[in-house]
Amino acid sequence: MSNVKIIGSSVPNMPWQDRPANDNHDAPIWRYTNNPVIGRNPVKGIARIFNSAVVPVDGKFVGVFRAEQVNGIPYIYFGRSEDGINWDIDEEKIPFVDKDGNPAMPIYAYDPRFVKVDDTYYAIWCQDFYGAAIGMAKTTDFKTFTRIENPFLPFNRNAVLFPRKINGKFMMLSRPSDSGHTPFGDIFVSESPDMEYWGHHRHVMGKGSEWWESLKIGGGAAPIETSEGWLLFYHGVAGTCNGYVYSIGGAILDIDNPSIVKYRCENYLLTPEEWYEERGFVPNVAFPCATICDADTGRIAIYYGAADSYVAMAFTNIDDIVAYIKDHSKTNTTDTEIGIR
Ligand code: BMA
Repeated sequence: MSNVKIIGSSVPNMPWQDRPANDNHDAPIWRYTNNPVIGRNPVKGIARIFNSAVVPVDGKFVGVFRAEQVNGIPYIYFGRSEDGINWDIDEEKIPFVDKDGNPAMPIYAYDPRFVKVDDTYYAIWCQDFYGAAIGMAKTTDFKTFTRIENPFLPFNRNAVLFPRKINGKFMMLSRPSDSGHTPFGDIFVSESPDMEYWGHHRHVMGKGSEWWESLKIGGGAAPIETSEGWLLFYHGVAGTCNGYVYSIGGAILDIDNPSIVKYRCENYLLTPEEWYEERGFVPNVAFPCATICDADTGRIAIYYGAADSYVAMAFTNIDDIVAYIKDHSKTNTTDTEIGIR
């Protein structure tokens, strides 16, 4: 029985594996023993799938997948699964259309998130908009994905929608950046009355004081609503003499005003150490983009991209992860203030 409540649906068939008895990791988060769940060349014409997002639907699972085509250009493909582990990925890209039904394909698209708000599913990704920025589409049937207005000016990445309106407004995290492999970055939150006009931008949290997140951070999975606040799994980046290292971090945001960070874990929750995280197209990357949770048991499955080459999964439960984040919380004023200057 959980002390902390996940405010969400029951997903009794969500993928799950208990924590191995001999697990010495400090944080209560453990990898799926059959990782990676999507390997190289999963579909003809696709070299690698990683940084992808999934949702439960009617007892099954669907997702939007970042697939690197054999010409090196990333795009988003749709996939289905009976169990959330074995995925059937479409051979064709998602055929995005505009509001009149005409083709509206971005030049490239990567790092999608997939979030249900009310009865609509929103895919959010990074694309070219005269520079890297955020693209969005909505669907209700997983067949027609209709583009909606790009929410932010370039340059911006890592947009993550909240799964419900807060105080009557849609809310979205994002990470303003530069045109390259951005060596800086804080998470901001913006609100919208209609999913078209975004404003009331607030700073949520900056790069961390600890080394694992001392270069930049970015939103990860859609925040999970809990009785303690919004549980956010995000990525934190260290800049080493031999390149960037992407780890998974955790924070809890105020339920009514998510620009306020209530707790922020000073330790990483998961850092690259398995072969599929350390070895690949870009080594040393663990990049969370989605979770599946069961409100009844408090179980959480985290989907993350590994080494820009694979999709991997890790598990935790709400009581232990919230307790760990609170026990190791270290916030500063840029975390806890409202975030406007
Ligand atoms: C970021 C994004 C991610 C990628 C990461 C590590 O800037 O491009 O898609 O996983 O770098 O290469």
